[in-house]
Amino acid sequence: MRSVGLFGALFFALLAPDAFSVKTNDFKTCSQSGFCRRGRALSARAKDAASSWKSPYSVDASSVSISPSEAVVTAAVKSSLYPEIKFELEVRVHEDGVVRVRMDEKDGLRKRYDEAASWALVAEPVISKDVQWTAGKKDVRAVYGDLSIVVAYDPLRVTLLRKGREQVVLNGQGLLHMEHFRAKESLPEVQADGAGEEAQVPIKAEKLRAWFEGEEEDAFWDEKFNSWTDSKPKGPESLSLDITFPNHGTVYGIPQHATRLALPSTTGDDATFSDPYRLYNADVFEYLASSTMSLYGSIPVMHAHSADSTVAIFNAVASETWIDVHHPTSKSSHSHWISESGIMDVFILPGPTPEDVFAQYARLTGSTPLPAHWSLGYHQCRWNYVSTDDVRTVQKRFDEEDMPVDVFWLDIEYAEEHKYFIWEEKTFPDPVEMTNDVAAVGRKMVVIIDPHLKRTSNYPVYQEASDLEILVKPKSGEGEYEGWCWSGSSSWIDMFNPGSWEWWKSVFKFQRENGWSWTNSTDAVHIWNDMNEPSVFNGPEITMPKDNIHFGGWEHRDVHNINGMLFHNLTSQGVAERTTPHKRPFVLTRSFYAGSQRFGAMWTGDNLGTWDHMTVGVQMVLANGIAGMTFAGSDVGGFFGNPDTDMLVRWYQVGIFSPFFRAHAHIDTKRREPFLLDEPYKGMIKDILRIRYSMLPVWYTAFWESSRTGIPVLRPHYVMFPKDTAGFEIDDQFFIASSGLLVKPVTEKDITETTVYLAEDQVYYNYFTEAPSYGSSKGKRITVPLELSTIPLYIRGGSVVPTRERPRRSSPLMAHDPFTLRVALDKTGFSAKGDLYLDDGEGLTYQTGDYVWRKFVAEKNGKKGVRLASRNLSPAGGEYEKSIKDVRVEKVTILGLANQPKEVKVVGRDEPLAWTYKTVAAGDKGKAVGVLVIKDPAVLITQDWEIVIDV
Ligand code: NBV
Repeated sequence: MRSVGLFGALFFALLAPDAFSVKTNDFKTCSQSGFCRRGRALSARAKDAASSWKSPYSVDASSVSISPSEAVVTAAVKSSLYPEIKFELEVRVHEDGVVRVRMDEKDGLRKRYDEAASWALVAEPVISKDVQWTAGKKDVRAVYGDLSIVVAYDPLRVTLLRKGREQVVLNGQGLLHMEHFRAKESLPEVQADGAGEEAQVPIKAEKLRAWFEGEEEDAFWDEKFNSWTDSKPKGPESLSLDITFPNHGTVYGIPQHATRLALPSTTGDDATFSDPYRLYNADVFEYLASSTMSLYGSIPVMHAHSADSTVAIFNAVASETWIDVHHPTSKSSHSHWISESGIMDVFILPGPTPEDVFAQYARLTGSTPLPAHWSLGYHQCRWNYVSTDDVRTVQKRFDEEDMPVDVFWLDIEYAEEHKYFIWEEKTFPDPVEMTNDVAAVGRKMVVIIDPHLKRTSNYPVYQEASDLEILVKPKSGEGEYEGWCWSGSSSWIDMFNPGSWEWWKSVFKFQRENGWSWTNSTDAVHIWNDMNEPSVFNGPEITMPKDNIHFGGWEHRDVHNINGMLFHNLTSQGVAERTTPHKRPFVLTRSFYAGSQRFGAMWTGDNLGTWDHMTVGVQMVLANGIAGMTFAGSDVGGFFGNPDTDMLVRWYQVGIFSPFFRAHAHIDTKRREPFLLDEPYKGMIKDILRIRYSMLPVWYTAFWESSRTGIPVLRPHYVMFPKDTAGFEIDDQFFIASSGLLVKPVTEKDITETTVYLAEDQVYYNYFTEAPSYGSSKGKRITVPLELSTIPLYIRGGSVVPTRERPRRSSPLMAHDPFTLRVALDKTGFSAKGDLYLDDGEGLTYQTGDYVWRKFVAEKNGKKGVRLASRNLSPAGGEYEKSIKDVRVEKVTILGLANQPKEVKVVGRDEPLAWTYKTVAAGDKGKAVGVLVIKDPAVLITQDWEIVIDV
């Protein structure tokens, strides 16, 4: 039954007349956006003018000032176009070599929005004390280790060099243009015949301006799109900036777009797309599987990569931004950023390795904190499980089929009239009992809380927000903005208003002193934030009008891309703080910005049940990861449509290798929970789910690692092998953190074989058959025969992979299960290492040392033998460690042991261990390997031990 209500039905009628086609007309192309048009016209003029093009922006040498204590350089900048307008440039170098370049209009008519970075940054970066700026006649420069930063005066150009080699250049193409604030009335009328008041403007400047800016004042003021008019009360204020990566041929990042990881060009002869990549958080219905169109989240972070170095930029801008990408040669990349408003605030991350870039970005915007362990299990969602009994039945069916699952989700229909928090009594009469039933086997629930508040006095959440006057205002700046969403006439909390923060957090409490309380919920209920772009059914481009007003008088246009992050941030704080002691919150968001990784997981929104969407979902998860948003996944099965069984099986195979693993489906789709399938598909999916659960120790350790380093959980090829040029474009296989696991998901229908690229001279073992395959230092593709149940999963030689192999109904039930270790010896046949991180899974005491972190190391023992040791890396004696003191290692498999052992013993024990030894032939060409299985070594996971294999 479809119960989306009148407004939902209306929305569908308007938006979904055809099956599976995005309504491109609902969203602007660059040519429909005034400032994007102006920005692109500027680059077209530069191209036409070729070598005679010169940026009009220059530094006034006499104004350069160096603050000795802070290693900050400031300078006055002017544009020969508008000599009367003043700009100020500031360049500072952080302790880790990150360079921040800011430019703003000085004493302008109005103030440009300058707070984007403050929402994204985790703390104010520390300025280096070791940098010495020297001002010369033509430039001011600084040296920092082997880096140097040169700010050239005329034209203004900022260059970062490493060992004298150019890495990143701002305004190298001369496309910098900060449109200054102006009053509408005083503008000279520039008419086609040259008449009008333009005589008031000095003729030279006017000519220059026309040459640079174009003769027309294109969409400076009111701007129309479809039936909407953007009043643009501040007039033009866009910012154009080119960022060149002279010695880096590949660029990645700027999620979220449905495209390849290595970003295809949008201009020039090599262009794949005709429109620039757009960053403007939007609810794009039935989005395309290959496009530069905006999607739900925006992270203005771009990596540029070459075999010599990786660098990155974080352009802290929150307004709508379009980015052209071009590769003039295979060895260099150009990008042109055109933003509607805001100051210039660019962070240049010098690398030089991918790991360095991740660390630099994590120091700026934080990393994904260690998630609750259960949130790495399987999430079962659907729009909608329609009643408490429906939820119970679904749970029962999973249990009957012995299929593991950790979380059941409720979409918008649980809420009375889409008034989130308020259960629909008819269908959800006993929410607490339902949640307790689910929680009885350690499971959780996630319910949706959307940001639109139904405007009715019988909805306490709306009423309280209205009384507090913390709702977004319409363009008049008075009253409450009203728009349409699931709940009909709705308003939105202005999370830019600090007055909303404590209140919104308090709404998640089960008992509040003042106001309504969510008494019929429990701490087993976590949250899903959807529609937080925000999605507004009757708004321009399905979002809020840009001239709406936020706290501080800022227009929505200035802050749009941050909006979703603030809702996610405060929700996640509310969920964490609703219990004492605080627990790790789980909050899924659809919309995100730089820094959102600190608040939880994201998913790629409303994908389609097609093979193309399955493929691009993997690429999108990788792209989100390199921009910080590592706790990511796509709807398994595809949100729209009814996938056939083959597709579903393959999609589950993709899902178990996504950091966030959730199946979800649109309200109009057929039910497709895995227990509904016929054999052999049902059995296949059960096995697939069990693989995910057996590998939870790997995933948890991977998240632990990522939380400390900022390196994404899923690592694309260029991150693993930065010097291997042949792999720079690879985005269909990846590694799970430093576990050594290499996955190549199959996302094509009916294929009977695939290839896996092995970048190094190393042995890789098939995870399931244990057969070795051999890579080459020149890179090598191995062929893998496929059946529907085949998952190309490999263990890189040199790794130790810890798993838990006992099938259970949910992950908390595995807390005391024994471990299996797969020790994959490297090509020498003697060495391997790997980590295992464990803690109580949901509390915060791990932050003060209550965790278990083991390192397993295999090395040569005597001439031919191997010694495997377990070493402690954690503070000993914690409560958690005590709680698992009896947990054993129940099996050790050693892959790649060349010779049959004579004896296997635990050091300090007399009794030898029982073992079996076999030989496994190579997957393709190459030598067979020996595999030793030690059945029950009877060693404890929390203790140091050594197993010696005598050969
Ligand atoms: O809340 C309903 C859906 C949800 O299931 C989906 O996951 C979101 O991305 N929501 C969008 C609203 C409407 C979709 C057509």
